[in-house]
Amino acid sequence: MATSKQLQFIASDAMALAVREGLSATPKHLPSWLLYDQIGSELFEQITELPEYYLTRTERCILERYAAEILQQAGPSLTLVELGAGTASKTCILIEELLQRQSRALFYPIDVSPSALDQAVRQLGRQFPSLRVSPIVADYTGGVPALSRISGRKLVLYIGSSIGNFEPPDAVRILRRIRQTLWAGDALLLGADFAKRSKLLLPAYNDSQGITAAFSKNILARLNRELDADFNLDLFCHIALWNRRQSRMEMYLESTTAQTVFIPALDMDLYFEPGERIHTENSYKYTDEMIEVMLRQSGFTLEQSWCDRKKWFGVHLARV
Ligand code: AVI
Repeated sequence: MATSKQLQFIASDAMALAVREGLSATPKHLPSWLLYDQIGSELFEQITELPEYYLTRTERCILERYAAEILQQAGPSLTLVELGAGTASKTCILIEELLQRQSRALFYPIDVSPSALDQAVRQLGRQFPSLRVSPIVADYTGGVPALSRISGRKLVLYIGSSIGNFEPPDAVRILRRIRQTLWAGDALLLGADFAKRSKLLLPAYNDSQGITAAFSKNILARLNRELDADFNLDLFCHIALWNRRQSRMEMYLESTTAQTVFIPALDMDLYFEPGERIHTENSYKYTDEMIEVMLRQSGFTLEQSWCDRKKWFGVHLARV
């Protein structure tokens, strides 16, 4: 087993590789997982509370309203698993309903962040004494083999529209890997954002308080902190665009001037034209058909969907 020093090395090695590859490409890009260090995760938590960012509160309302129906449809005697659980804040809604149906329950939150999982275990332990929480520290995108050893009927939660941050073929690959660790009768609950008017989408990804811009720029601040780079954050601006053809929000950092940046840890000089962009993130927005196709291609059958009155967000139950 790797020590924490070795893991740190592996992690920063992955970062160095991704940064070198992405910033020497034309057009320049960086992978969106780089957004989520401690500071980025805290900024994302703040985003979820912004008035313009309708996703989190809309999904929460759907779960509050339909928790009983969702669990009824998923089947009796459930064990819950959550992919990318973080602190599992929205999951409480389903756990509370589950514990009204069965006297005891098991919950396996999966996340790369041990500290987020610690927080989830402590909080859930206090709130639900009859819930047994077994955290799994893992990157679920490569599949989680341990899932196949969990006995009983599983409901795998993949909420929060995190699926939307993956390119469609990668999303199918991830869901397929998860599907391979499930048994007949198990189910997946997928939260995904619906495609909608740009008038609603643009402010959700470029809010008036500038929190999303700070979240976006944190990727450069992280390169300054961890690779000793000298990005001047004031010389980049956050851009959010709706790409209707690809049904996705696209996020960029745009250089406001001609400039050079040096990344000592990679011995890399970078030149930016005025207006040149780094593509940092996509957030796919789905139609019913896109959801159905993605699930079918991953080996699931869509059984039932729930959404809010305006159909801004959807929660979809799919069966193995
Ligand atoms: C984590 N993910 C679902 C967010 C989204 O809406 O795509 C990430 C985000 N990026 C900017 N704002 C929120």
